[in-house]
Amino acid sequence: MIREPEYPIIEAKDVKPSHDWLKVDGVFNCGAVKYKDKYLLLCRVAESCREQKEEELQIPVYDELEDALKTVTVHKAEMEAYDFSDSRMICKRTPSGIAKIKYLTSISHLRLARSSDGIHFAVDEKPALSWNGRYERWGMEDPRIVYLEEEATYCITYTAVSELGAMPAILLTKDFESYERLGAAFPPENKDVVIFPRKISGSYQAFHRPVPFEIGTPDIWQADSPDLIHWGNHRHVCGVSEDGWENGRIGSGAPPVYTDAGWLHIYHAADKNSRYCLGAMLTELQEPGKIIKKAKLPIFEPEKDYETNGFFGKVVFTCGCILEGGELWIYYGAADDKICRARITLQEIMDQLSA
Ligand code: MAN
Repeated sequence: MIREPEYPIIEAKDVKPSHDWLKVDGVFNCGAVKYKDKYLLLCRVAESCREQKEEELQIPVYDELEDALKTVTVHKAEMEAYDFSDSRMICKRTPSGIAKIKYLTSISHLRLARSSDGIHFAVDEKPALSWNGRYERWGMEDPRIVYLEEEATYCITYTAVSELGAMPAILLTKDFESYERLGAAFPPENKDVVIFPRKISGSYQAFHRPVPFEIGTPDIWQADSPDLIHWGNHRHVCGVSEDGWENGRIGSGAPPVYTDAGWLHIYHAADKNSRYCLGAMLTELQEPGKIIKKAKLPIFEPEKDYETNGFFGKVVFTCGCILEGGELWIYYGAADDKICRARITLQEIMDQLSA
């Protein structure tokens, strides 16, 4: 895998805040697509309140009843039971010792960035999509874009987040100007939904990643749908391993890419210390949940300073790839605050897969 260029291609300083009282903490996990003669990234932009007082914490939250962004004030003196050790969230310990997320430290919306060469991007001044309805009070995260060939429509999946949980939702667009919201596809807690570019056996296909609470681990599952709204026929695809780089959680990355040998799927996996790497697997064209081959080791790991250090360090996380002339351009979020690109030929990935 080649990092090209060897630096982030979009950073927080390149993005104008959505409100003048917010600051941009990061621009990272992005869907990627070629649209007309341009490369488009639909980026997750995370923002927090610019002004903070020492004794209290201001958190931006979307109020759907007034359709406005508000601030919630959390008084630090009342927060002895809270845990601030994870930069992404504020957790509260329950009597059973389990930490529950009480707030996120930022709220994310989705912003387009456009480029003629896939490396130099201009970020739009305004959000392409921002919060809508009760299920997006805490934001919209980790968008993926897939072109639905038969419908000539772009399908966007993302995570809607609120105090009710994190759940995947779906949008459609033909022009990246107007969007049709199809709403939630799976109930919480679930993330990392990718949709296949074409129907298989007459149905839309998705990978999704439920997070079981009492029994089980955060694994990749497959579901199908006649209409992108009703999802069923859930089947287990791939689980975390007992040890090593994928023993914490795994989830889909970019939407699967069609190759003659099978669906090529770039996914992410984190170990128990939340170090996120990328993995690769090939699945059967007619049975896309059936793994033919898989890379035993990560195909990409956080190694550069800008991947190991940042808002949340030791993270490389992808939501989108573009296949260009036999090469896969992998756009990835580095340390949850910037966007970078790496490239690898399809052949080089295939060489790393084994049955
Ligand atoms: C979450 C994901 C991403 C994020 C990683 C690393 O689980 O949904 O939003 O990049 O963790 O923080």
